[in-house]
Amino acid sequence: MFRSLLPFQFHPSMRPLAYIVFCLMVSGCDNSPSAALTIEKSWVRGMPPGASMTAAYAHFRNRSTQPIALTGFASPQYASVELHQSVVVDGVSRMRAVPEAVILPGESLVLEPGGYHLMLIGAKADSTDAVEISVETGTAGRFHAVFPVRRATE
Ligand SMILES: [Cu+2]
Repeated sequence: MFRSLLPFQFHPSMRPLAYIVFCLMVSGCDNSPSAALTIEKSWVRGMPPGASMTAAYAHFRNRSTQPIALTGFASPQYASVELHQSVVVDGVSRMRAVPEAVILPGESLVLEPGGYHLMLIGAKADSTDAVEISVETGTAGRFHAVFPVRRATE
């Protein structure tokens, strides 16, 4: 049915199916109801061709009974992925890197425009449909999610 998983050249009508198939193929999938950490409402800001950076957003929810530290992020499609926070300093919006974020049991870390976001740095190719991102935690293991690319017109 698919020629390859990368670089995610699925017809738009195939995207939900592609997501599910991809989800079944990776371990620690975010949609597992038993997962300690769930990754919901994920999306990546679509950029013009050739752009090297963009931002990713999601709701990270700790469904376990222990604190979960998000210690690192990675994507096969980008050279590096950093957790950033947008803050206003002297009336100017700036971004600062957040080396580690701890989510308490039952709490969520909400990544949304104007606040926390994942900075996707050093695009290896144009990601038109989706970006695979992995999340490293201190004790709960590694989680993967496929973040759909949302274009400006959508
Ligand atoms: Cu940033």
